[in-house]
Order: sequence, then C-alpha cells, then structure tokens
Amino acid sequence: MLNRRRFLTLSSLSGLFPSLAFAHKNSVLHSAPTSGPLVISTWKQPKANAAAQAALDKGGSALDAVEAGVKIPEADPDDMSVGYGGRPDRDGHVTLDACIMDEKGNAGSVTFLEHIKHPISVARAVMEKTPHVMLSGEGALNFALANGFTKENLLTPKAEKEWREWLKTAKYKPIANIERHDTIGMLAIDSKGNISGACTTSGLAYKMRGRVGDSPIIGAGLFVDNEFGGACATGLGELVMRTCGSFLVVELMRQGRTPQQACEEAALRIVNKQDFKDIQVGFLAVNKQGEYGAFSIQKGFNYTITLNRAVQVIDAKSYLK
Ligand code: SD4
Repeated sequence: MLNRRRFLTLSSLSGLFPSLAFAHKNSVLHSAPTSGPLVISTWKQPKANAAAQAALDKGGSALDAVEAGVKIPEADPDDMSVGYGGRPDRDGHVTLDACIMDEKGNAGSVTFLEHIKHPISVARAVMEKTPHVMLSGEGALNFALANGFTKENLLTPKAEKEWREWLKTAKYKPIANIERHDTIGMLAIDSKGNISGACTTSGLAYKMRGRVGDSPIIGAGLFVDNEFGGACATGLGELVMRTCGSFLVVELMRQGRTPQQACEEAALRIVNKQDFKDIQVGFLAVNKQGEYGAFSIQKGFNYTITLNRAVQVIDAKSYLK
C-alpha cells in the first residue's frame, strides 16, 4: 500500500496533473478496467449483486439494477442493518433511510421512514414522481402509502429481543464493526456505460429518535456523476456527513484520482480531523472506465463485485492495520 507521505505526494501531484494519476493506476490494487456491466456493493452481498445482475441481464438500466439489488437486504430479516429486521432506535422504532441517483444526476431520498419494507423504491418514486429530492418521516410515509406501498411492522422478534436486552443498560457508544454495519451502498454500470447508485439502511442501532445518518444524503452516503464515476459510504454516518464523503470521492476522481486513491484520500480527510480510534467509515467507488477501489479506517470492511458475472468478495485496505 502507498504509505501516507507517498500517497499525499501522489495525490497532490495528480491533482495538478491529472494524467499522473493514470500513470500510476497500474500500481493501485483493486482496479480492473472493464467494458462490460459491473455491480459493486458494500459488505458481503452476493445475493444483492445477483439480483442487480439479473436486472441488467433482462435489459434493465443501472438504475433498475441498483434498486433490485438493494431490495434483497431490505427484505431480509437476518440483515439487521437494513429494512425489515433492522435494529430499532432506542425507543423501539425501526426508522429507515435510503437514496438513489441515476445517470442524469436525478436523485430521490427518504429519511426517518417507518413501516415500509422497501425505502429504496419510495426514494425512486420521490425522484420520478415529485419535484423534490427528499421526503422525511410522516410525509414520506404518507407519500409511500398514496403510491401503493403497504404499511408493515418491520420490528422482528429477534430485533425486539436484542433491543430489550440493550434497554437493561441502555449504553450508547457506537463501536467500530461491532454493530455489524451492513448498510448497503451499491453502484452499477449498465451495457450503455451509464452509472447509477443506491444506498439503504436502518441506520445506527439504538440511535436517538429522529436521527438521520449519511445514507440518504446525496453527496454523503452516495453520489453519482455519470461523466466520472460513483461512490458510496458505510460506517458512522456523522463522520461521512461532515466531510460530504461520497461527493468528495467522486470529485477527487473528477480531478484525476483513481477510485482507490480517491477513497483513500477521503478517508484520510476524516482521519486527519477526527478521533477515529473506535469508529469505522468505509468508502467504495467506481469510475467511468469500470475501475474500482475501496478503503476504510479500521480493518474489517469488505465489498462485493460482480464483473463479467464473476462474483468476488474483497477485503478493503484500511488505514489501521
Ligand atoms: C448510518 N452509515 O446511519 C449508516 C450506518 C452504516 O453500515 O453504514 N451501517 O450512519
């Protein structure tokens, strides 16, 4: 891995001379240029990637693919960081955040949404059927119900049991990787070469009621610029929001960094400003050429890539070893 000094030197040079970043791209791991469709998602998500690939195989767009893909963990009661089965807030309510972005720069988002199993589809409906980008709470729920979504209880017995156990001490301290951060951020490139992205989560377990994380915030949890690439984030949303993390990663790619360099530089932005010892943030990015990269603060972040139908789960490099 590039050491920090060399990395910073490379980064600053490549900012001035974008072609330098390309000169170095072969030395950067996790870059596999492709001309074909690609699906990439945070954490170990082979089923989600398979659903996204199936949507592409049917001729769907990258937007269709990311929506279909992230619906898999949203519906999975065993995935306790996303959708149905997600861990509740400290008052026992499952509240969901999601956003989606297409190749034209259109975006839709829902925050603090309750009772709807597929917040990503509500986010897409916000994007396609309203003049707005983001709906929140009761307004988002009413919009969903008016658009044919059904109200469901999302708190599973397993999540409720864990929450009641937590209530005995009610100590709140997010600890890196212990909360099993499994928020899914997904990026896809379709056969036309268009990029779209989606991000969906139940947020931090036992968060304060009303807390919204980075995942539904365009530019924080997700950003797509179809000319250059897309990025998404996972981990402690407060730190991602403070640095506009995904926008920063895409902006760095626009300036000539490879996806790997861009993810590393965005993570360093956090590390240089915050006490990061106990927290995890991971970034994942893909550029227009289909090169990809990922980087996290702590060890333990991985991602799933489907490239030419071959699925691989890859451990991301990290700042702390
Ligand atoms: C949040 N970023 O709500 C999300 C949590 C997360 O994997 O990524 N979990 O802050």
